[in-house]
Amino acid sequence: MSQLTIDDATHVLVLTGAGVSAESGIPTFRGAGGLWEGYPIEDVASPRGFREHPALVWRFYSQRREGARVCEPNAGHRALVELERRLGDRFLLATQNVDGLHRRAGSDRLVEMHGCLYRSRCTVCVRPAFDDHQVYAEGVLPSCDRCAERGRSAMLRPDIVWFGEMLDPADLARIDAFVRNGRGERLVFLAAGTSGVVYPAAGMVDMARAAGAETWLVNAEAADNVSRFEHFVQGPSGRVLPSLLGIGLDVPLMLR
Ligand code: BV8
Repeated sequence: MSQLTIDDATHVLVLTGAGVSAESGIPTFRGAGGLWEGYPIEDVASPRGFREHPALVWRFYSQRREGARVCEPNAGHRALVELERRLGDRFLLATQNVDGLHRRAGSDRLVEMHGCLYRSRCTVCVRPAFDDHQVYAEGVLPSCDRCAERGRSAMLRPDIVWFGEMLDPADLARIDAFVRNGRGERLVFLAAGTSGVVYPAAGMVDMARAAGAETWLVNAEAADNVSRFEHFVQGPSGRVLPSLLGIGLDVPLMLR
């Protein structure tokens, strides 16, 4: 395996996708052929899908809430937590995953670019998104209790960035600032478990390269944007990440 050296001057930006949670038992998007109950995921995970069939969309997310909550973080999640512990503010993890496993593993310097399964928000009032682990029964359309107190009926929606929706500008600004601060320093961009299909996440490699970053992809197969990475290590992230990062081995990271 090519050697990734991370010393005490290296800044590391990590991007993860659904593949990092695969070894925890959470199905990936394209692994399921990009379908859910015969619907293209982009149709279910979209504002139009929610408008047209909100009960189906709530069933989609309720089932994923139920599925993900019995899954545990794997060695890949834990290796990234240890890397964060060692690098501190020279580390940032941006994830496309909404399953909450990075946070449960202990990641703190974390940007959940596409939101989180375990948060909901109101489609009408401006209350902030709130923790919601509820698995709603088939056909139930959860409504906002704050709006109900004001005599209004308003549906809740998952606090997820759907296809065709903008990502939170504050999240993008945080990633951008991290890359800018890494300019002139040694900057590594490491993507793991992502097919490189969904933007703007799939374009992060280009932003990192423009900032002079060394770019690495860890993936079970060649991703759509694999040609834009200098290094590609093929394999399961739960095994590759600990060894590539020298974590969990007897060789301390900094001395490699
Ligand atoms: C945006 C939340 C600007 C949902 C997700 C039309 C209008 C507007 C925008 C677009 C448009 N057409 C295209 C776009 C852009 C669009 C896009 O990129 N579409 C793609 C399909 C072409 N992007 C957007 O819409 C984004 N917003 O552009 O806003 C805008 C707005 C309005 C108008 C104009 C412009 C919003 C994107 C966010 C969508 N939400 N998630 C949910 O999760 O329910 S994306 C969804 O896909 C998940 O977050 C998922 O993580 C993500 C990406 O997939 P991956 O994570 O990469 O997962 P995948 O299954 O694909 O791949 C897994 C990989 O792991 C595989 O390669 C596999 O080999 C590998 N693997 C498997 N096991 C392992 C492994 N690797 C290592 N180890 C293993 N063990």
